Amino acid sequence: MDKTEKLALNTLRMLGVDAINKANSGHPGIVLGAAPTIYGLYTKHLIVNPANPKWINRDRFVLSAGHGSALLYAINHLSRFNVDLADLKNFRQNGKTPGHPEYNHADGVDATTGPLGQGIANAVGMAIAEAHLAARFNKGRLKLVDHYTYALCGDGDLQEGVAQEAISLAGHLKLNKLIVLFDSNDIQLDGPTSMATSEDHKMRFAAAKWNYILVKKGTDPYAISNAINKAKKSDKPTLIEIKTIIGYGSPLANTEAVHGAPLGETNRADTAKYLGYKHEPFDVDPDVYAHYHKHVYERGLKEYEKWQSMAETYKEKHRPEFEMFERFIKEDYKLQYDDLPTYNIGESIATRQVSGELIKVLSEKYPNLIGGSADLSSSTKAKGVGGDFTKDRPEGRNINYGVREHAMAAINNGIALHGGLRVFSGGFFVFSDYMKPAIRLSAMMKLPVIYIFTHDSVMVGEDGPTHQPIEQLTMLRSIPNLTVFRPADANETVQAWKLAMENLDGPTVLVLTRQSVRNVSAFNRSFKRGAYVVSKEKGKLDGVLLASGSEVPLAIFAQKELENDNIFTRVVSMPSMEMFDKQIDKYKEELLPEDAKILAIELGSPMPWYKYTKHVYGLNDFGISAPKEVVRRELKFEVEDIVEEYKKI
Ligand SMILES: Cc1ncc(C[n+]2csc(CCOP(=O)(O)OP(=O)(O)O)c2C)c(N)n1
Ligand SMILES: [Mg+2]
Repeated sequence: MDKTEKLALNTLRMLGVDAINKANSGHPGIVLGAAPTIYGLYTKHLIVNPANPKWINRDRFVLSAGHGSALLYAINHLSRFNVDLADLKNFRQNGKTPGHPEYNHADGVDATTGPLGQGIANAVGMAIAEAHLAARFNKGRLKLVDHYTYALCGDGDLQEGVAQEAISLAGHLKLNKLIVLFDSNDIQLDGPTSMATSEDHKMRFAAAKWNYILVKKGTDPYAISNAINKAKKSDKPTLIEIKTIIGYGSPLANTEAVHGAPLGETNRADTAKYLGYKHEPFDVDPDVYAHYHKHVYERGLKEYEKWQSMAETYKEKHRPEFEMFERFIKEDYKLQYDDLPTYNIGESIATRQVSGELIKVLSEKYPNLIGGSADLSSSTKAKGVGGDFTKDRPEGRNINYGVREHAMAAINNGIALHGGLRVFSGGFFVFSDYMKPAIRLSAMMKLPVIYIFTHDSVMVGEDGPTHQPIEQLTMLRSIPNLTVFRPADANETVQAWKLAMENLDGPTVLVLTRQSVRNVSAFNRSFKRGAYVVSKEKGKLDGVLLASGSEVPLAIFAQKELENDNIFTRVVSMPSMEMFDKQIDKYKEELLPEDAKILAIELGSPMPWYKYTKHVYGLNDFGISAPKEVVRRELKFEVEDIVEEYKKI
C-alpha cells in the first residue's frame, strides 16, 4: 500500500474510533479490525452511486455485524453518502447515525442490523431478488439487473441459527453473486470464541455447498480484494474468512475488552501512534477525501452512467419490458374490488383456501409478487405462481424455503429491501414465534412484506397444543407498525388481502383458518376501519358481541339465540385492531358505545381485548389434542357457551 492508501485506511479506522469516543459508547474492536476489509470492498469492488443512493442496480452491502455501525458511517462519509462530519460527531445521539445501522436514516445503509444473524439472511434475500429480476428482465448483454450482494459478518452472526438456515438455502440455490466477508477474529463479547464453539468454518460452508476462501492476513486490503475477485468467478455463494485482530493497533487488541467499550483518550493516542496516524479527531486529510472520491464515488458513478446508457438501449429495443421493470420498481399497481372474487353468504370455506385462490388472481395483477412457504404450501396454500425458484430457473415465483421459518422471514425482508418485488411467506400461525425477530425488523424498517399464517386457533384439532396458537395474536398485535388481520370469513379475507397489497408502509399479517368457516359478511366499506357492524341488532340495543376471525360466525349464531329471549345484540367484527385504533373517537364510540355491555370473543389469549371491554371470553390455557368438535366442546366455545357468558354480564 502506498502512503495515501495507508492514510486513507487509518482515517477510516480512526473516524470510527473517534466517533465512538465522542459518543462515549460503541464498538471499536470491529472498526479497527475490519477496516481493511471495508476499505478493500469499497475502494475496489462495491459499485454504488452516493448521488443516487437507491439506484436499483447498485451492489448491496449489509453490515450483518451491526455493532460495527461506526465503521459503516465512516466509510459512507468518506464515500460522500449524506453522512457528514457533524453526523459522525453526533454518533448515537438521536440523529442520522444511530447506535446500530437503521434503514432510512442516513443513505448507504441497506438494512437495519444489530440483531446478529439477521443480516446474513437479508443478504440471501437480496441475492434471491437479484437473481429473479435478472432472469425476468435481462436480455443478452443488456442487463438491467446485474449486481453483487455483500455482507460483513462476525463470529456472533455465524453462531446464530437464522444464519445457518439462510446459508443452507443460499448454497442450495447456488446464489453465486452473494459474497459474505467474515471478520474472523476469534473473539466475541465474553471472550475467545473457543469458549462456545469448535466449528470448522471451511467444512461447514463446504457442507452447505458454498465456495470458501481464506485470507490469512486481514490487514491487507489487496489480499481481501483478490479474494473477492476469486469469489466473483465462483458458481456458488462465497464465504471469505478473513483472519483479523479485534481492536487492531490498540493496547487492548485481541481481547474482548475492546469489543464494546470506547478506547478513551489514552488508548486512542497509543493506537494512533501505533498506526502512525497524526491527525486530530475528525480532521480528515484532503488527500484522503480525494482518494475515496476517486476510488468509490467516481468509480461508482462511471458504472452508473454505463448502466444508464445501457438502459436507454434496452428501453428502445424492449419498451414493454422496460416499462414493466419501471412498474416493478415503483410498485405502480392498483387494485379494484372488481378484480377480486366474491363469495356467497352462507357458503363455507376455509380462509386459507380463499387466500390460496387470491394469490393466483393477485399474481396476475402484480407480476412482481413472489413468495412461498416453509415446507407447508399444501397446507397454507401460500404458493407463488410460475413454478419454483431454483438455481436453474430463477424466474420461478414460488420459493421453497424449506423448514426454515426464521430465515424465511429474514430473507423476505432482504427481498423487500432489494426493491422491485412484493413478497409473501406462508407458515403455521403457532410457528410465527420462530419468525418474531424478523417480523419485528420488517415493522421497524416499514417493509411491505406479507405474512400468511394459517391454522389460526385451537380449531387445528388433533395436532394438539404444540400446534394450537394461544398467545401469538397478542404477540403480533403488540409489535408497533405491524398490521394484523384476522378475517372472519371468505369475503373478509378478500378485503384483508386487498389492504395488505395496498399497504406500502409496513408489513401485514393475515391470520387464516384451517377449518371451513361460514361466509357471513359482504363487502363493507367500513372493513378498512378495522371493525364494523357485521350483523345489526334487531331491536333495542342490549349489548355488543365483539369478535374476530372464526368467532364472528359463532357470535352471529349466539346473537340469533339471544334474540329468541328478546335480547338484542349487535355483532361487531374486528379483523384488525391496529386499523380500528386509528379511527376517530366518534366512529369508535358509535360502534362500541361506552355504556354498552360488550363481550369480546376470541379463541386465543384474552389480553389484547381488555382495551375495549372488561368482559373477554378467550383462552387462558393451552389447547388439547382432539378432533376440533371435541376441542370446541371441551374449551367451551359452543354457541350456548357464548350465550351463557353474555347473559352473565
Ligand atoms: C441476537 C443478538 N444477540 C446478542 C447480541 C449482543 N452482541 C452484540 S455483538 C456480540 C458479540 C459478537 O461477537 P463477534 O461477532 O465476534 O463480534 P466482535 O466481538 O468480533 O466484534 C453480542 C453478543 C446481538 N447484538 N444480537
Ligand atoms: Mg469476533
